[in-house]
Amino acid sequence: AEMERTFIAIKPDGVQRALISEIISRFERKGFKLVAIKIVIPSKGFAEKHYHDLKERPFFNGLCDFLSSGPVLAMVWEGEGVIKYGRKLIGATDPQKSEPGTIRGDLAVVVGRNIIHGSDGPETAKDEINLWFKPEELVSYTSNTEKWVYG
Ligand code: YYY
Ligand code: MG
Repeated sequence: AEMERTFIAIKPDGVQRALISEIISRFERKGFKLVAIKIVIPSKGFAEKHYHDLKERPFFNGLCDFLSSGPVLAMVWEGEGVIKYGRKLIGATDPQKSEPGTIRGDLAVVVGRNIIHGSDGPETAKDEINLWFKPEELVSYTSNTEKWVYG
C-alpha cells in the first residue's frame, strides 16, 4: 500500500462543541490509522505560521485569533490516499457549499467556524506535520485491521 500521512486538526469551535469523537470516528471507521494526537492551545504566532499561505487575505488576522483562542486537537492520520480523501471527508471550505455527509456539511454552518482543518496536498501535509509534531510524537505500529482494510 502507498501509505501517506496528513495533518488534521479540530479547531476550537469543534472542540468546544464536543465534536471530537464524532470527527475521529469518521476517520477511524473509514480505515485510516491515527499515528499522532494531542490537545494544545496554539499561540497567535503559531497560528500565523500554520496559516502563513493566507497572510495576504482579509480574514487572516481573525482566523489566527480564532485558532489561538482555545484548545485545538492536532492529529496525524495515515493511510492510502489519506491526504486527498481526508479533504473529501471534511468537505468544502464553506459549509454552505459542503455536501451533506461531509464533516463540514453535516456539522458546521459558516466558513469562519468550519470546525476542522486538513492538509491540502503532500507538501503542506509534510510542512504541517513538522510544524505541529516532533518526530518522536509520531507512532509507527501495525493495526490489526490493516489486512482487512487493504487486503
Ligand atoms: O483548507 P480550508 O480550511 O478548506 O480552507 P483555506 O482556503 O485553506 O482557508 C483556511 C481557513 O480560513 C478556512 O478553513 C476558514 C477560513 N476562511 C475564512 O474565514 N473565510 C474565507 N473566505 C476563506 C477561508
Ligand atoms: Mg487550507
